[in-house]
Amino acid sequence: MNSVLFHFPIWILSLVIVFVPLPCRLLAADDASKAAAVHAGAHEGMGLKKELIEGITAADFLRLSDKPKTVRVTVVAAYSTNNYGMNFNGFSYGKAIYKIPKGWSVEVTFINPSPVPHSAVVVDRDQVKKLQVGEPAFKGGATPSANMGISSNKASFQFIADEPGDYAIACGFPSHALAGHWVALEVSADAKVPTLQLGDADPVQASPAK
Ligand SMILES: [Cu+2]
Repeated sequence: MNSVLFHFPIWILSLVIVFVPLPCRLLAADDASKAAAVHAGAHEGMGLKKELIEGITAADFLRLSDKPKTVRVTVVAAYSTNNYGMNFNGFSYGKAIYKIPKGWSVEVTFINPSPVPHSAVVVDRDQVKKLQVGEPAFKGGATPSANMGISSNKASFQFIADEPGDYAIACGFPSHALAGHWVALEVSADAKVPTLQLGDADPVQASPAK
């Protein structure tokens, strides 16, 4: 009797150790919501490296550069608790829309203050329906090792938006884009200036260079 009582909690513990990480590794397409639930605990403000985003405001999300036809985009993963942290600048499921004139250079700063790995990849819009998003739509358009992600860190990359179309800035960590971790990016042949629309607000032009 004593030995049963003694071993019982160890059994439970080993089950927890073995099975809890499984949803992160063995996600099927319809398991994205489970991923969200698994990641929820890590996203409720625990362990955020806040100094990485100190001083960043909405004006920094889209800002002109001193260089001609160049714009700076800052995307912060886990900016808020929206969508269990699987958001950029607080927005998920394409509810923020970057519009970039065709031919402009885009300098992206990606920041992930969270201990949960995230990344950023510019992909064709339909890639967000995949468990693993594909290659960047533009040369250079991704953080390093986007499928692994980075945590509590930042990375930058740049690309030339030379092909009009509907794209997304998506998280490349498996299952995250599918679970809503993406914002929309349109490359427009008609637009004269870059704009950013946050949720239901009107689109606003890029902030001045600083
Ligand atoms: Cu992510």
